[in-house]
Order: sequence, then structure tokens, then C-alpha cells
Amino acid sequence: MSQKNLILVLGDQLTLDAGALQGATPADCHVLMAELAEEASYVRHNRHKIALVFSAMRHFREELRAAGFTVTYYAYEEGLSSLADALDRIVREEGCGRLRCCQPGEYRVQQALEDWSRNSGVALDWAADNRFLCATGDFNAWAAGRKTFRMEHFYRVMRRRYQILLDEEGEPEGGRWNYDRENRAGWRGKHQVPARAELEHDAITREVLELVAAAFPDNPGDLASFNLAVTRAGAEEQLAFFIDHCLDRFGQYQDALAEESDWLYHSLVSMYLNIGLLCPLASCRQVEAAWRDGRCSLAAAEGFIRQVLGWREYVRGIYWFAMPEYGERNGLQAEQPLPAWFWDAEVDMRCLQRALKQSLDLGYAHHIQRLMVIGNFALLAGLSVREVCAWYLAVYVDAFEWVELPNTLGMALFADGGLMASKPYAASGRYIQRQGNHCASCRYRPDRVTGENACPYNSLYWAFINRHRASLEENPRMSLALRNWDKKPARERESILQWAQREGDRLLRVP
Ligand code: FAD
Ligand code: DLZ
Repeated sequence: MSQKNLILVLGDQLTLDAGALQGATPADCHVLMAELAEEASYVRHNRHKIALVFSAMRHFREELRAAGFTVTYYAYEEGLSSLADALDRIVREEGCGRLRCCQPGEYRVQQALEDWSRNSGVALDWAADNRFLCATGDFNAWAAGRKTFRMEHFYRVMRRRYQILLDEEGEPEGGRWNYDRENRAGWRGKHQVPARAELEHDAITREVLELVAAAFPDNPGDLASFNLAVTRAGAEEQLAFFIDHCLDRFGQYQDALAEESDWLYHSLVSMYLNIGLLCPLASCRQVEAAWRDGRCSLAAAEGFIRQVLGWREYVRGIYWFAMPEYGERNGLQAEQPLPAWFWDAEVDMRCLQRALKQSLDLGYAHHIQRLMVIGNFALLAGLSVREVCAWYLAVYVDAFEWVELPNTLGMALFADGGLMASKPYAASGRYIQRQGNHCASCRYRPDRVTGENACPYNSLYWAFINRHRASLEENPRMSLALRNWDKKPARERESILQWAQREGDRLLRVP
């Protein structure tokens, strides 16, 4: 029986550059990949996500074989349940010296593999996930001794480390680190958003789409509109499209909400970055090069680079710094059950209905929809942190816990006591009106707080401020909101709270 080392490649580690494969030669190792019932069902994943991961895994299997590797690939149809089952089977059939795997993106998977190693007696070597630009140890060193964490401080360290958007003196290009202020324009329908081409599916993807349709009939996701790249070359074409046609307006409309488009000028590349089809550093360098060639504004390039080199690395650092206890946090004691309409988008608030519908159908919503439309509603209504996090993890094609959890539990729900965000991202209907044009086709009016057509975000916003006033008083960034609440006459405050209660009861009713 062979005692070759076994390299396990997980469904979000699809690159020859991944740590576990580095230095490996086809002669001294055996690669295992497995489509598993447990990975496909630990939440009710969007069918687009399952199709993306399975098709990209099958394409990567071909890439590995073309590079000379021996690959054992267990397809979903073989009925393997868990990582432990797949590993037990390959050890039984092929033997195994040591197991090597790149550090996974979820704590639960890391635990499962360590448990298996202990139980089987097969030694497990972790390879660092070198696709990330800040190793977990480096993040922990940065975090050590800091009372508060701010992304902006971390981001500057990363810009210097990778020499991105720096001038010859090593200072930020344009004299500022951050052009966020220029990135907040609302959408007024002035431009035609570039159309995205329909991708042709090859035989592998067609087979996977049939499998997913048959095996996951009740999961969200309209498979007829599946339009994701499943190979490195395909993902690179998507990034190139973004740079050529969207990047210049990306910065300006980064926070906008539009009736006309599900994605405006966003890049639509998170899923490729997260499963290994795109390299984050190379993507940032391409965007920097586009700015240096005069193809986009500095604010646009900086906006993209801040998201990838800054936020993306930062949330991953926070995840591994604070897990497993992080996943249990519920700082605002939010326990309301998730309304059923989160799963069918049957709600009459236009912005929420649009954001939920595209999330369910396509597995995509852009950042402001996730944060200020869906997340904001969940925050104001006090929806259960556990249920909301599970929903986000299920619904989006780019959702893996290392990135989903800090964004949802920390940034959107403010449940981590302010580790991710310096104040809750709580906003009224006025914010949504300012950022776009959904309100014009909504039955509710953002300028009313109470009464039949009042936008529910308004009364829920004030009820949130009132409910959490004791803890918000400690936060100087919330003092204006508290003062505005306190300035209202007592009778007005009472009627707002009553209206909020009524709206909450109606919208959160359990069928
Ligand atoms: P763009 O707007 O074009 O941004 C460019 C890239 O920057 C993205 O592709 C992404 O890689 C990175 N990025 C931007 N913002 C963030 C951020 N806050 N954290 C990490 N990376 C960021 N992103 C995920 O990849 N997976 C998730 O599961 C996820 N869940 C989220 C949940 C909530 C509640 C919120 C508020 C945000 C979440 N995000 C998540 C971050 C962000 O919304 C998505 O990365 C982005 O919408 C993906 O679309 P895009 O590729 O068009 O991004
Ligand atoms: C998301 C996902 C799905 C749907 N299926 C598989 C699978 O069958 N096999 C696999 O190796 N990985 C899958 N993944 C990705 C894993 O869940 C991922 O490795 C973890 O979420 C850790 O980031």
C-alpha cells in the first residue's frame, strides 16, 4: 500500500499556488478532492453557490491532472457524506503517509480535520493559506495590545507592506490614504450600466447544473440564470471586464442603490477571489496599473484596493483572532425569529424586496444592499443574530464563514461589541432615499415616520435608538442621534414607539 502524502484540496482552495500544493511534485503526493453532502448542506446554500463550487472543483481537477498530479475525485453521486468519510475511504483504498491541507476558511472545517487526524492516527500538516496577504499570525501581532481595532490603521500598514498606490517618497498617491468621501454618490439614473455578457456553459458545467437541480430542489437559486465563471481564465475575463467597463464609475457609485441594475459598477469578483480563481494581490496590482495608465480615477482605484487589501484581509484577521467565541456573540441581545419572507422576498418595501429577490435568485447583492438594506432591517428589528448569520452564509455565492461572519455579526448587526464597526450601521428610510431611486416606486414614503404610508425603517430606527440608549450613550458617534431623539416631544416619541411596535408586529409575524 502506498505511503505517499495526501493533499486534501477543499472546494474554496482551487489554485496551484495554494500553500498545500507548493513544493509538492506529482511523484511524491496524491491529491484528494470530494463533493460532500455535509459541505453542500450545512446551511441551505444557494444553488448557484453549489454549482459554482462543484463546477470549479471539477475544472480544477482537470488542471491538476494536466499538471501531472494523481487526483482522486469523489463526485457527489458517489454519496459520500463528510470529510471524515472521504478521508477514511482514501486511506482504506490507497493508503496515506501524512495528510496536508491548506488552512481552511471555516473554523468548523479545521476542527473536523483535526478530529479526523486524532481519531485516525494520520498526522496532519497545515499549510498557511498564502492567498491571503496578511497571515493570521501577522494580524494577531498587529492586534496585540490595541484597545480598539480600526480597519483604516490596518489598511495603511498593508498599503506600505505591498507598496500599493504609493508615490516615490512612499507616501499615499494623491496625498490621502482614503477617498471614501468621494465614493458616496446616490444613483439618479444618469448612466447606462454596462451589460454583462451571458456565459456559455461547457459540458462539465451543464452536467453540474443538472445534478444541482435534481439534488437540491428546495434550495434558493434560479439556475436558469446561472452566469458565473468556473475557471481561472473565465474569472480573469470577468475582472478584465470590470476594469475596462466599470472601474471608473465604481468608486463614485459604490454606495448607490438602483432600480435599473442588480450590480451597478461593482466588480462581481468576490466569489472568484474566495475560491482561489483570482489572486487578490494580482487583482489589486491590475487595478493600480489601470489608474497609472489613466484609465480610471484615483478614487475609484483606491476604493477597490481598500476593499480587497483592506477590508477583505481585515475581516479574515478578525475571524481567526476571535473565533470560536466570536460566533456566539450577541451584544444587543437580538432574538426575533427571521420572518419567512427572507426566503421568498414577499415583502412590500421596495428596496428590501429587490435586495432579497436578487440575493435568493442569483446569490448576489452588493455591499450596500447587504449592509444598509437587509442588514439594517435585521439590526433595527432585532432579528436573531444566529438566524441572520445562517441566512447570509446560505444565500450568497461568495459566502464562507471567515468573511461572512465578521461582516454580518460584526458590521451589520453590531453584535460583537464594536470590534468590527465603531458604531451601529443603523439608518432610517432617508438614507435609502438619498442613495438611490427605490423609494420612487415604493408604497411607503421615506419622509413619514408614522401613519399608513410611513416607511417602516423610520419608526424602527427610532425604536432601536430608544431600546439601546443605555449602551449607545457610551458611544460618542451616536450622540447626535440620541440628542435628536431626546429633542422630540414626549407625545411624539410615544406615538413613534407605538407605530414601531405595530410595524414590527406586522412585518415580523410568524405565519
Ligand atoms: P465590490 O463592491 O466590487 O468590491 C470589490 C471586492 O472587495 C469584493 O469582491 C470583495 O472581495 C472585497 N470586499 C468588499 N467589501 C468587503 C468586505 N466588507 N469584506 C470582505 N471583502 C470585501 N463578502 C464576501 O466575499 N462573502 C460574504 O459572505 C460576505 N458577506 C457579507 C455580509 C454582509 C452583511 C456585508 C455587509 C458584507 C458582506 N460581504 C461579503 C462583503 C461585500 O458585501 C461583498 O464582498 C461584495 O458585495 C461582493 O461583491 P463584489 O465582488 O461586486 O464587490
Ligand atoms: C461550499 C462548499 C460546497 C457547497 N461543497 C463543497 C464540497 O463538496 N467539497 C469541498 O471540499 N468543499 C465544498 N465547499 C467549500 C467548503 O465548504 C469550504 O472549504 C469550507 O466552507 C471552508 O472554507
